Amino acid sequence: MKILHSSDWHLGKKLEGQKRIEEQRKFIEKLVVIADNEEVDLVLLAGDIYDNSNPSAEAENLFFTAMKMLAKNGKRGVIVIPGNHDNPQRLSVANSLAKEFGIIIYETPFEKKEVGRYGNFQVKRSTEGGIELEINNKKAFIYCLPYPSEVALNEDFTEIDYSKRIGDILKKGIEENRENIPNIIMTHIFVTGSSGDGDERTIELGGSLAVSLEDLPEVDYIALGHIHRPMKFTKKRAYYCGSPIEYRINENKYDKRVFIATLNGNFNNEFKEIELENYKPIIKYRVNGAEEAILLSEKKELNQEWIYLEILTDVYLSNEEIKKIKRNKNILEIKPLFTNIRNLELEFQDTNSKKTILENFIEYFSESDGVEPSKETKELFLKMLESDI
Ligand SMILES: [Mn+2]
Repeated sequence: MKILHSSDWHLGKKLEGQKRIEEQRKFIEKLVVIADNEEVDLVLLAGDIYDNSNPSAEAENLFFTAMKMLAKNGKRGVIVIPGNHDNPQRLSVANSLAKEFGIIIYETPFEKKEVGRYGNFQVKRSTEGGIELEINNKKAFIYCLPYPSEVALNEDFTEIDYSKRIGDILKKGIEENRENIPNIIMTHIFVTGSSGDGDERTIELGGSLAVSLEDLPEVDYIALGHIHRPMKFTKKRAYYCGSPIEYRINENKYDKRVFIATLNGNFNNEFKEIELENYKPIIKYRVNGAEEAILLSEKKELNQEWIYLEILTDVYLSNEEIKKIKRNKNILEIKPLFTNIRNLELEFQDTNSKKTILENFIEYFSESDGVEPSKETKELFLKMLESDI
């Protein structure tokens, strides 16, 4: 069976308030071309389809379009699970219509799907969370575990070893595969461990509950969602394909990909990754002064780039200058970097503001850093004003 693995679409996600739906639409169109060209039998979408639990009509429209095109009128199988960003009920609302198109959307862990015809394929057997599929005369057993939160599992994680518990659920799930056919797991979790490619780095994700690679069962393919960077844990054939477009500036050093695997059974896979185009990269520029900033803004106006702009300056930018720079709608943020604190002081004194220098400082600091300056910072600021550096 030939599968295509994608995840973390985050449909409807914005960057500094700007929509990414056009990039997402381009990706979906490309994904359908890839599925066609590769003649895949089954598409696996490993969660975080939407960016939030209340997606916009635009995002939902794109999801339905994607489902319709990927399923190809029931010729291709499509299986979807919710991630931590999705509202499972909302995601699976189309299930009753989806069946005839060959689309299976899981809502909860341990959900038992109906046996029978889905689009052009058959669910021959169904277990709690698992299905035995026959599609284009090829068979596989697929065990799906939607994002296993405490609420979804109705368990108290403070009292259990989370990693072992998830490992046990998955092991029990695939034990239901009684045929000698490929075993596939799809889930949305945070896996830690060595990738087995000589890449011994352990990934960290701010205190998120992690499942150790060692606790994952031996199957033919584990389709993972949650981490936005592609990762291959080859010794367990567990894969994060990552998100299809970059969602933050620090992500852009990773290529965006989808994974294709032909599962021949008995852990014999042909694996291939397809690089995705970066339709609109997120780029940080640093320029000297407002004049250069305005020039850059004009020069890049027609470029397909999202821009974070840092401006080295020893004076405040005027409203007029900011307006000119912001004519380029791709500029997400303008960040002045002050090169001379003394001029900052003068600038304050030159304004007609009735506020004190300190009040202005607090306002500026709060605006640029999102928090009020600490007592120490305020004291340091006053000391700097006095010391006349
Ligand atoms: Mn996630």
